[in-house]
Amino acid sequence: MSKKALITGITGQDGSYMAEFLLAKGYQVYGLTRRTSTITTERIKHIAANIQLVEGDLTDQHSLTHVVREIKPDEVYNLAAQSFVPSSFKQPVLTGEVTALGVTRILEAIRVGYPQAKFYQASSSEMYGKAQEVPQTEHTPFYPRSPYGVAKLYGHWITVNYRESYNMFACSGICFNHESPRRGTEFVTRKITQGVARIKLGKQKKLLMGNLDAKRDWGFAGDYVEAMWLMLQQENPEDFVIGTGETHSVKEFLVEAFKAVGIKNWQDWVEIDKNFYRPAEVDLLIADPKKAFTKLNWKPKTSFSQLVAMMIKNDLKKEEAGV
Ligand code: NDP
Ligand code: GDR
Repeated sequence: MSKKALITGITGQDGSYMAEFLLAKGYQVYGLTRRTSTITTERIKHIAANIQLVEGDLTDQHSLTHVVREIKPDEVYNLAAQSFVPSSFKQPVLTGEVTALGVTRILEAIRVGYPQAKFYQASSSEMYGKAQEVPQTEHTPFYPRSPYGVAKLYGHWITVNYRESYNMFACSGICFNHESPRRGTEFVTRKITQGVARIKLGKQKKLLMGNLDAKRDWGFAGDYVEAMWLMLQQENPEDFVIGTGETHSVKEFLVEAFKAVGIKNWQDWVEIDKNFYRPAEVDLLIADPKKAFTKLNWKPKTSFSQLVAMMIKNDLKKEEAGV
C-alpha cells in the first residue's frame, strides 16, 4: 500500500515542489486548500490529476480535524503560512492566527484524529532575526525581528512541545531562504529576476528596491523539499537547520541577475525606495547545515549562480510569452 501524505500550503512554492517530490516516490498526495474567489492552483495545475485537494483553513479547527480523520495520513507537511515578512507588520494578528496558532490547530487535529501521523513543521531562519551567532546552528538562540518571525518561533516551540508531551513524531526544519521560478513575485529574488527580465525586454524602466545590504543564505526550493522528507524518514524526530552555508547580499543577487542578461550598468536601472525598508531588519543570515549534511546525508545541489540563472531564464521566457 502506498503511503499517504497531507500537504498544507500545497498551492504555495514549497507545497508544489513537495507534491511533485512525493508523487515521484509513489505517495498518495492530499493537499489542503482554502476557499478563494480566484484560482490559486497555478503552481500545481500540471499535477492536478494526480493529487486530491481537500478544503480547509489553518484558522478553522474543525476543517483540519475532519481532514486528518478522513485521510489518516502517514505524513503531514505543514507548509501553509502567512509567509511574507512585510505583510506580517501590516497584519500582525492574522499572521499570529495562521503562522503561529495554525500550527497548534493542525497538531491538535493530528493528536485527536490520527496521532501516529508524522508531522513536519516549516520553521524559518527568520527566528534567528538579530542573529546571536554566525553561522546559525540548531543551538543558536532565537531573536525574531518581525511578527512573522515571532509567529514562526511559536510554531517551532509548540511542535517541540507536542513531541515531548504526547510522544508524537513531530519535527521542524529550520529552513533558510529558498527560491525558485515559482517564488512569489513580492519576495526579493523573484522581484529582481522578473524586473530584470522585463528591463531586458524593454517592458520596464526602473526596479524599485529596499535594503540592498541585507544578506541571506539562498538555496533552491526543489532541493529543500527532499530534506523535509528525509526528516520524516529518520528513526527519531529531530529538528534540522537546512541551508547552503553561503551568504550573499541583495546587491550581489542584483548584480548576478543583470549580468545573466548581459546588462553591465545595473545602477542605471535600480532606485532605492524607502517604502521597501522594514520597521526592523534581519541583516545577516547564514546556515551551519552540518547536522543535515551528516545525519540526513542531504546536500543542496543548486549553486547561487545556477539559481539566479534558472530564475532569470524562466522570467525571460514568461515575459517574452506575455504571461
Ligand atoms: P508561500 O507563501 O508560497 O505559500 C504559502 C501557502 O500557505 C499557500 O499555499 C497559501 O495558500 C497557504 N496559506 C496561507 N494562509 C493559509 C490559511 N489560513 N489556511 C490554509 N492555507 C494557507 O510560502 P512558501 O512555499 O515559500 O513557504 C512554505 C512554508 O515554509 C511557509 O510556512 C513559510 O513560512 C516557510 N518558510 C519558507 C521559506 C522560504 O524561503 N520559502 C524559508 C523558511 C520557512 P493560498 O495559495 O490560498 O494563498
Ligand atoms: P525574507 O525574504 O524576508 O528573508 O523572508 P524577502 O525576499 O522578502 O527579503 C529578503 C531581504 O531582501 C530585502 N529587500 C527586499 N525584500 C523585498 N521583499 N522587496 C524588496 O524590494 C527588497 N529590497 C530589499 C529585505 O529587506 C530582506 O532583508 C523569506 C520568506 O520566504 C519567509 O517566509 C521565510 O521564512 C524566510 O525567507 C526564510
